[in-house]
Amino acid sequence: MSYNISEIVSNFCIEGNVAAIIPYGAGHINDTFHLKNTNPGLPGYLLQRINHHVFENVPALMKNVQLVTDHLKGKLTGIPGSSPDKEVLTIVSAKDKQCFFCDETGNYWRMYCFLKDTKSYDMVLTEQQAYEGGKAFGKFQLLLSDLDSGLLYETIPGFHNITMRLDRLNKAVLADPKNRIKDVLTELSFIIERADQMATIMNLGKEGKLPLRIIHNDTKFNNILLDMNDHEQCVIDLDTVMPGYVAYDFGDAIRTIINTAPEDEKDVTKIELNIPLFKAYVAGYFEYAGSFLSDTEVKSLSMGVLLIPYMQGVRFLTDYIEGDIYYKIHSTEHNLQRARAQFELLSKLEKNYDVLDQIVHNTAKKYI
Ligand code: ADP
Ligand code: GN1
Ligand code: MG
Repeated sequence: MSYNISEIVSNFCIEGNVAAIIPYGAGHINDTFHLKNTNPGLPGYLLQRINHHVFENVPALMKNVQLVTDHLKGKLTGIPGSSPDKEVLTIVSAKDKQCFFCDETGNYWRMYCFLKDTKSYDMVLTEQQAYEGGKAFGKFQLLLSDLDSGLLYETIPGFHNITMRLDRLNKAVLADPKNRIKDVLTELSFIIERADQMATIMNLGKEGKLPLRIIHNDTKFNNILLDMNDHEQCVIDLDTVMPGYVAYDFGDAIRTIINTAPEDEKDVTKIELNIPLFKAYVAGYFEYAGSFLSDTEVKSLSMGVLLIPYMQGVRFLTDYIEGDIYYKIHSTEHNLQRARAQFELLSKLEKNYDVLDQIVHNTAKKYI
């Protein structure tokens, strides 16, 4: 789909003029553009079309983003040496003073200040990057721990509710709209074998043994901006910041960090675990989260490492069966390939569960 970006930009309060519009990032849901300024002394911008089929109430979503970024900036302002405008996203207002713009075709747009001299990585290359990633998400959870979660709107209801995800898969299997079930029987058996065990975190939550906290809910590694020295700078992609269990954020971060291959690797023999990167992430995460995690939360982290690739595989497979209506795809079997890669990763994680769990517990001992 092509958009008249210049026309859209004219509805936002920007300094200077746009010299270039560059499609940006590798996200599966929104469309992102980097806007360069004609005057190199003035800031660049990041324009995003928010997918309103996925996020049904964009005004409420943007209210969440405003609330969260204001809270983070307020907290950082009190910490010596911090730079709130570099470490937290800054929303650029639309000319009607709203924090988004809805065009005449019903598409929603938002703009952030572009954080220059930063990088995001689809795959982690070094232990330092993993360690910094752990610090970034640990700090994020810590700084939001005193924000009233009741103020946040649930942008996607039941986002990490595995029972709901499995129900949706079941419905898709029964409908089989694209006649694809015949190709995914092995994957369906894999899912069924593990379904009961994967409810553990949710059950602990329901029993009151795990606290609901404000979490990020999309802790892919490329949702952190690192500076040019690979130090963590800013957590981005705040669309799913909602109450949840810390194990979800931990599991989702590890899903992208520990895998030696991309999320959608076609050749599953390339999927291995990089345990030193896991260890480095855990060390960084506990530097901040060590101060607030309960014993049960610590125990839940390794379960999250299994749950999130499982749930992600379920989500990719559901989308494949439903006919690719949710994630952007780049080939007909892309969602199937993504699901298979997640299940291969999960098999490897299961075999190494004790090693991973031991690393978490040895690190936790230093803090709790
Ligand atoms: P998506 O929801 O599509 O994943 P993101 O908000 O994560 O979109 O943005 C996509 C990419 O754009 C990120 O991975 C990052 O590289 C870059 N990015 C996002 N926000 C900024 C920003 N404020 N400054 C610089 N780069 C950014
Ligand atoms: C989507 O938007 P993006 O690419 O950061 C998805 C995440 C998945 C991820 C898998 C709102 O994230 O939940 O974990 O793809 N976001 C939404 O790569 O569904
Ligand atoms: Mg993203």
